[in-house]
Amino acid sequence: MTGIDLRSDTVTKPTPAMREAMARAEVGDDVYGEDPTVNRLEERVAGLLGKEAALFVPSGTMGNQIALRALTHHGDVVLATPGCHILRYESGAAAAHSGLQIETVGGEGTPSPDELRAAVHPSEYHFAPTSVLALENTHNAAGGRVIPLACVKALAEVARERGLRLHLDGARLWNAAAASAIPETEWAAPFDMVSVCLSKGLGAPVGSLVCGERALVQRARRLRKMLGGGMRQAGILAAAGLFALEHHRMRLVDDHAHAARLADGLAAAGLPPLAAPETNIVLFRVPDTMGFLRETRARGVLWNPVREGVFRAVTHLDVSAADVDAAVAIASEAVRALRDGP
Ligand code: TLP
Repeated sequence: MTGIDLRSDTVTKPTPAMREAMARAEVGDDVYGEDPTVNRLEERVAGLLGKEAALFVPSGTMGNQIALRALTHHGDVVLATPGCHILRYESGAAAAHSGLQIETVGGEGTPSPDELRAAVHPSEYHFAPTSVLALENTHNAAGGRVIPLACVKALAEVARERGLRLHLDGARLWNAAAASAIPETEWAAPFDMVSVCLSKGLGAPVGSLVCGERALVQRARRLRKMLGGGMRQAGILAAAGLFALEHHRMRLVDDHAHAARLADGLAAAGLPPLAAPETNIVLFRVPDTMGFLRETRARGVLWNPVREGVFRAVTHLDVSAADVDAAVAIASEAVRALRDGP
């Protein structure tokens, strides 16, 4: 069986060279601030994002949740785009941990400045105070779409006008930077807090960072402790992150080329993509959701439906151009098997 895993870019395994770097990492107790490798990673990522400080956390979910908590009070409203991770895929954490009400702004795409203006509650005591605008770039549910920098800036301007603070879920910000050739600092500049992941396209096994000005990151450090996210000799993990930043960031363009190749192949097989992929995610239509899942899985390709009739495929470090071609061939066979029967 082939074994091509396109479920997510989270499925990558550390390479031998990355494992080597992990094994060699100098470590200390990071809860005392004494892990030199974690400290180096935090400085490196803060530098890459143009922020004063960064904090290493176990996951993107924890990074987002800490950032939201740091920027709000209990009972506040966070405005976010429909389908975003903090609303859909974090197990209701913003409500459960921080007493936040997430309200969506805009339709399927990026909200317009007017939609944002209209979504901010009036400051009258019947209404929950709207305190944060949270964006996601690239936008996962939109098929890895890059929200253009001009849109981000226009929204940030309205948000500031209305007294909101800004959070960016940048789990795949590295992909946005690679696809646009605009550096991460520019993408991060409009935001008070930014979370980024090492365990998606960069191929590290674990870890995310939450970044912002020093006082906010100090508050984030306390919140991480409160959530049980303080790690001890975490330099072993941080070393994987440093290695990934050094060796895997520049190759994300290969994943994007593979996604484009996959989208073309699927289209030719009668499985049209919803849109041309901008980064490493392809959303495509299938005629029979459970049948397609069954037929492709039996032939060794893994990918997940995101809703009835639509699948998501994600390219990553462990997927080659040859794997893409093999996945397309298997998808065609599955389509034929579903059409013609056994
Ligand atoms: N996304 C995962 C699933 O949870 C859906 C995936 O396979 O894409 N922000 C964004 C935009 C994400 O896509 C993810 C993970 C996270 C945050 C959360 O990261 P982790 O899994 O590290 O908590």
